[in-house]
Amino acid sequence: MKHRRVLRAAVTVAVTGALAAGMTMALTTSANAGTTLRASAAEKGRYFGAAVATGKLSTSAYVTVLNREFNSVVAENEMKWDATEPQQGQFRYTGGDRLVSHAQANGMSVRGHALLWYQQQPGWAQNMSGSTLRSAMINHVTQVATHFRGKIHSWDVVNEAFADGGSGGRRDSNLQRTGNDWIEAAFRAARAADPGAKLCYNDYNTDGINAKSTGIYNMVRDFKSRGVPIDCVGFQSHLGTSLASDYQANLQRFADLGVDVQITELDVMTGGNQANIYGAVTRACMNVSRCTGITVWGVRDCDSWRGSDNALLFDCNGNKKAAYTNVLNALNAGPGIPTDPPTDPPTDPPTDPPTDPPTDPPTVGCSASVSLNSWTGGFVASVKVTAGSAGTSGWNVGFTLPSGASVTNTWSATASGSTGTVRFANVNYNGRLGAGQVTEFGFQGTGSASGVTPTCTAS
Ligand code: 9MR
Repeated sequence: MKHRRVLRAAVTVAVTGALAAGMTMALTTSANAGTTLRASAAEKGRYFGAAVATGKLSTSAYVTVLNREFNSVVAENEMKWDATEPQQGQFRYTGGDRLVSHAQANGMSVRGHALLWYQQQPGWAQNMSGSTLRSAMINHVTQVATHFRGKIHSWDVVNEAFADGGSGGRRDSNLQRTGNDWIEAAFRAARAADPGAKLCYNDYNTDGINAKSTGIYNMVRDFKSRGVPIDCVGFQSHLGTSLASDYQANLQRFADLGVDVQITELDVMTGGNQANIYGAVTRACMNVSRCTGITVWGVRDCDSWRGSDNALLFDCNGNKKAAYTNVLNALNAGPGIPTDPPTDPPTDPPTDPPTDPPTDPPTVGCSASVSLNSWTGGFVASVKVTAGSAGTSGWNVGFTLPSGASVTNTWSATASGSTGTVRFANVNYNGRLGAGQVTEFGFQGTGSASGVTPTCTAS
């Protein structure tokens, strides 16, 4: 977009070193519950993320804010096509791997951005067309998603494929000219390569019910009806000085199609309304139970592609802005994601209730809920673990799988067994949870896991 190039040109990267040595890095601890974006979002079963330029991971003022406030990251540029496959068939994962390591060491999940996009393609791909390009792009999706398999919470499989203006149709691009089915082909390839990642479509100017968001809505509805594997829609939310009044209603209509929604690149023009808009966007996400997380597109104002817009939550010295306070308050005030209701409530209550109920009910140390994404012959289970009032120093979740089902891959937990009764223990960075704090792990399997229920024990 033209205005983006102008904004980009205006970016200044003068970062004053007000924060220097001697800083403490606050990681996930219950002591921070309600006082950092990451703790407050996690308490509500959500993530709060930032786009990261890996070159800044050695700037301590930057990393201090990143580690204290965020529990999700996305590479601002390092996982794009031009970065990961600069020459055809030669893959380079240095920046992406560095970000994943940083995330794993600091209890953060990773959004993957972006497998296919009409911009930031390597020169060799820009010069391709037709079936040659189609196979090169699908190979790109397969290779990159396979490399990061098991490490990505959600992938932006396809970015910005719809046109601006009132048509509601696709954007012209070399990718689109390979055939209208390129998007579904990309989603199928991504699912096959990393069945544990949520697969998202991501776009901008979709911040309300308009022709562009409706075009995307129709595509998602079509994909769901035909079994094309799509799990989420990203709303970039690069915002100006006002917010569409139907912002939340738009998120909700997508959620009602059976996909998660995520705010993926939030930044807001500075000015009187900035803090209000940040608060309103956060409230909208909290009010939509399938809105699973918010990502801001950068950490401090000086890190932003929008330069002099001062569009982020921290000033260039890392100080919290009014917008930060509004976001934190909205996270703390918002409802949590409801846990899945039991699918089969008992229809016949027991006729003879026990006359002597135990006087000391067991202390519930943790609870777990599962959401299944199933297809013929396989499934991915995403499991949420919520600590009870005493918190946990470790947890263990058990499932009894139906016969024929088998676990083949696990992330963010260690599995014992693969068939029948299978147990999942915390890994080192997600065992310690504060009261009410939530963490997630997942596993992939063959066969069917329909109807399974988790039991959680805490230590
Ligand atoms: O923030 C990114 C900037 O550093 C790059 O120069 C630019 C290249 O087009 O991409 C920016 O990120 C974009 C994102 O990948 C997709 N949505 C719009 C973002 C802002 O332009």
